[in-house]
Amino acid sequence: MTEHKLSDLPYEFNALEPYVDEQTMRLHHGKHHAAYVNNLNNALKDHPDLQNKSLEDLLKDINSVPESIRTVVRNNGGGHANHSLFWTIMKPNGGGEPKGDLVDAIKKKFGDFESFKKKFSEIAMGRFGSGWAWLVMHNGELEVYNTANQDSPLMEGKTPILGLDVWEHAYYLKYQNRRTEYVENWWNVVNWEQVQKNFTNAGKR
Ligand code: MN3
Repeated sequence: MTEHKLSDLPYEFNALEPYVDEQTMRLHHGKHHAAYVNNLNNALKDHPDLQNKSLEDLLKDINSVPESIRTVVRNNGGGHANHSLFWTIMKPNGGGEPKGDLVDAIKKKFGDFESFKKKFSEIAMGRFGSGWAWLVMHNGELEVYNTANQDSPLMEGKTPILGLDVWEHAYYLKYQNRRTEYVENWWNVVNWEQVQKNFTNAGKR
């Protein structure tokens, strides 16, 4: 059977300090993300037909997953996909503004880059409880919105290009209840080169 795998982080656990702390990164990747991968593999173990599907296809066709395991696949498959993207759209010495055609598309959609950041941050703050804020491509257009729990934009036919985890496990050790401060600081670690790549790939679909 083909198993889903947890990839290593593309940088050290302490690389995003001081904005995202080392202990949070260790637990977030090694415990939380690892658990999503294990739970997903367990759910699929008696479903060889589903094991051969890519994670992306599994989530896009979430409604064709048998009801007995659909919620588990939704939560854990979503969790696996969301975190796999999340690690790559961050990097040490990130932040600033994107270059290339992504920044043009952002300006066209949101007016200017600061307005986009404000809107995205509001969306992140507006998710009550656990979930994610997203910049996605949908029908050839950029869109910002949020999802609950581990729901992935892929489940709604949208292609995520930037995502922010606003579950408390993503920030509580360092920021406690101060989600606003976490969101503000997180902009300093965004890997815009990767987001630009995601945007380019989304346009080719
Ligand atoms: Mn998380």
